Amino acid sequence: MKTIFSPRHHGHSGHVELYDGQIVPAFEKPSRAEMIRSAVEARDFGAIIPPRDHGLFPVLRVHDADYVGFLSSAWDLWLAEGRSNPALPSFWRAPGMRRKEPQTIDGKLGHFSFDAGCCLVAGSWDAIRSSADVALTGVDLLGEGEKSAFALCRPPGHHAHAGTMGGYCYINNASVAAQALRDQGAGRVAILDIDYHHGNGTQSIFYARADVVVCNIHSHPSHEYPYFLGYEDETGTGAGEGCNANFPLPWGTGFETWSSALDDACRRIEAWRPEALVVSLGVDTYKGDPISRFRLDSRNYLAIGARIARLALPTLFVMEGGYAVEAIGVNVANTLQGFIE
Ligand code: Q9C
Ligand code: ZN
Repeated sequence: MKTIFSPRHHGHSGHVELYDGQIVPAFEKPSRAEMIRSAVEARDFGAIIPPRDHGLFPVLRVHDADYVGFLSSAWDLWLAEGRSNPALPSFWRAPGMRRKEPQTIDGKLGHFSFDAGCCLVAGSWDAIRSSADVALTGVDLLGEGEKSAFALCRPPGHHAHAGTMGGYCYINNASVAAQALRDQGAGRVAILDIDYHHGNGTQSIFYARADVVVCNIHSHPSHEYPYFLGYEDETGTGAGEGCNANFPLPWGTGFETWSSALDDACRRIEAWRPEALVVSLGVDTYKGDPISRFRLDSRNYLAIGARIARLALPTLFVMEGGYAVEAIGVNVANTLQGFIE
C-alpha cells in the first residue's frame, strides 16, 4: 500500500484553539503527521509519494465557491487589518440572523466557521490545499489499479461542511475523494468514518444522496463534540433516505463494544454494495488520547484494519484525528498492517 504525504503540511503550524475556555496551542499539530510518516516508513508498506496538483476543481465539486474563496484570501485580509497573530473566529450567527457574507475579515471568519477550532496562519491555505491533493492523489492510485492507498492528510477534513470550517477541518478531504471516485466512474461509494468524533461535515455533504453512503462510529453527541449532529435517528433525507448510518457510543467505550459497532457498520456497507470505500481514519479512539474518552489499545487497530479488509473493496484511507502523538504512528500503522495482512 502506497502512502501519499506532503511536507507542505508544515505551513499549518504555530496555531491555537479555544479549549476549556483558554487559548492553547492547537492539539492538531505538525508532529502528528511526522510521527505517522515515520511509523509507516519503518513498516515498509510501500512507497511514500508526494501529492500531484489537482487544482481546485475537484474541491469545488464538494465545497461552495464563496467558502473556498474565503479560505484562499482570509490570511491576506487578516494581514490587511494590521494583524500577524494567528486568526481565530469568535463571532457566530444565531438561528434567525441574516446569512449574508460580511465584507470584513472578522465577520467572514464567523460566517464560514462553526467553532474556534479552526485557526489560520500564513501557511495554512497552502497546507489545506495540499492536504486535499494528498487525498486526490490517493484516488488516482486506485484508478491506476492499486487495491488500496493511504492519504496521510493534514489538516484533517471530516468536520468541514460544504461552506463551513470547524474542528481543525477546512476542506473535507474524504468527501472530495469520494466525489472524485464517483466522477471517475465508481457507481456507488461508501465512506466509513471511524474517528472518535462524528464526521458532521461528511454526513451533511452527502445527506440527501444515495450514490455516496456514509457510516459513522463515534462518541455520542449528547456528551461529545460536535454536539449538534451524529444521533442514531439521522438516516438521510430525500433520495438519500436510508443512506446514512450513525453508531454513537458512550464515553468509556472499549474495544468489545466498539468492534461490534464496526461489525454492524461493515454489514450496512456490504448491503449497499458500493464499488469503492473511503475510510476516514481517526485514531483518537485510543485510550491515551488527550481530548477523547474511548479506550482502544494499540493492538486493537490491527483487528480494525483486518475487519475493514474483509469488505474486499478498493479502499482509500484518509487521515483524520488522533492527538496522542507518541502513539499515533503505531496506531495508524497497525490499522494499515491489519488491512494488508
Ligand atoms: N472537549 C478531529 O478529530 N475540540 N477534530 C473538542 C471537547 C474539538 C477534533 C473539545 C475536537 C475536534 C478531526
Ligand atoms: Zn476526531
